[in-house]
Amino acid sequence: MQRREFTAAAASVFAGSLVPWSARLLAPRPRPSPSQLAWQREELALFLHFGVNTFTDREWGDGHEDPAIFDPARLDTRQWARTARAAGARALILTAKHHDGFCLWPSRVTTHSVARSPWRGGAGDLVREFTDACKQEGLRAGLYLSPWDRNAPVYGDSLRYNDFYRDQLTELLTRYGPIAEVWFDGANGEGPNGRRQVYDWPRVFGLVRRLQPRAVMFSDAGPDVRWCGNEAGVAGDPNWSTVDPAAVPYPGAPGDAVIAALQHGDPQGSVWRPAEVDVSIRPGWFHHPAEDERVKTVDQLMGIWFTSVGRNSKLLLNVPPTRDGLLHATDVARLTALRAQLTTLFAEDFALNRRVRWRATGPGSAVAEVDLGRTVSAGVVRLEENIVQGQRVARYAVHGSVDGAWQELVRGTTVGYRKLDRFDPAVVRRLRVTVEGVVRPNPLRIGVYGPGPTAARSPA
Ligand code: FUL
Repeated sequence: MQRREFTAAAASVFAGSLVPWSARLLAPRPRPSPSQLAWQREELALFLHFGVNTFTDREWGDGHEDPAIFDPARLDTRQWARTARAAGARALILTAKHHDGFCLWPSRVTTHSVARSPWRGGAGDLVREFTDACKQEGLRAGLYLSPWDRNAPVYGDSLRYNDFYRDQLTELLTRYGPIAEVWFDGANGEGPNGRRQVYDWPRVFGLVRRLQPRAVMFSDAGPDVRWCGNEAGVAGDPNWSTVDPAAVPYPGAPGDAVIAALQHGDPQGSVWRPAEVDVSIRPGWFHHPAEDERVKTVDQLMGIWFTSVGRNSKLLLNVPPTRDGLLHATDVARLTALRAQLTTLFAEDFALNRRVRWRATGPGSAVAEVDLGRTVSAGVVRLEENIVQGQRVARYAVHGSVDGAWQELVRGTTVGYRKLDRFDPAVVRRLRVTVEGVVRPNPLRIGVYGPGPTAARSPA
């Protein structure tokens, strides 16, 4: 972030309301629910886009695909789950139905499903195999059910489609055990002359709460987790987990103001709704053989880690199965390498077990100092708020010194669950972290690491 942006971002934190600063300092802050906390602590989940598009080589099916094309000969959901676990992911989310309307489970309310395909002789249930594999590998399962459905004849007949959608959701949330996340996509490509469907979101959200009370619901409008506003792997800076719910009234609401609200949240927001960063390891969301040479590099994935998990978000990384029904060897190798680089980079925390002295410097500001006990070459700083108490820090700066001369290493805006910063390697023995909050900041957890392999420092 440029200094000019930093100043503007900091100013915006305090502007725009008549509530006096002193009253704000005492106001209670929104806090995460246990489910939101568990969701964020998982840090990484894999997204699996799989369906008729995998066989037609398209990104958006038109709903007229013949179910007979769906035949993943070597489908192995255990390979998906094993890969995810080895990559350090804690959850997987499968596209049970994408915009084409083809269901990966035998739905009672449509014949446009695996039941009409040759796969497993028409007796298969991919959602069952997926959720079973997740359980076997100790991962949590999530499901994506596209609201936009280009196959359902009742789509656009709002009341009837809303019942149809309710029935599909009910099947998914009652047949397969615990579902950790339900993903509602805001996309709709009907265009101005297309079918117009008015969704009943309060009813949808209420149904999920009733059937799976511990699941988090993702959409542009939450209610539990919000989209980060882009598909590039980059959370906002600043990134507040609090939002003004009126800023994004429903999933798919258009406009620049909506995107800005999704990117940044709102320091004065009344609702806890952290951002999820969904991005694909490939150019497309579905597997296309022509993109096998265009899988993101480990450097790119490391960059995304810093701009997602390292910016107070959870990373939902899409790794699409091939027509065979397996994750591609290149994608698997990249995931393995990503985990290896993360493990290496964060292997030694120079600040571990070192005493951190915190001192309030004002009603909303504090400073911390830590003596590392030896000089080290540092290149990465990790800051974390205890978000159980809400998110408070609006800006911070980190300085380092060897012999009393303080040198600025990095400065930034919000911290939240985790902030990771890379900087040019610096030899330091002491660190000083100054913070300003929208309310009195709690002590942060501070970690300091070496620069890691050169490649890890290159920009995203
Ligand atoms: C978008 C969809 O249109 C894409 O196909 C993909 O599913 C992505 C995650 O969300 O809105």
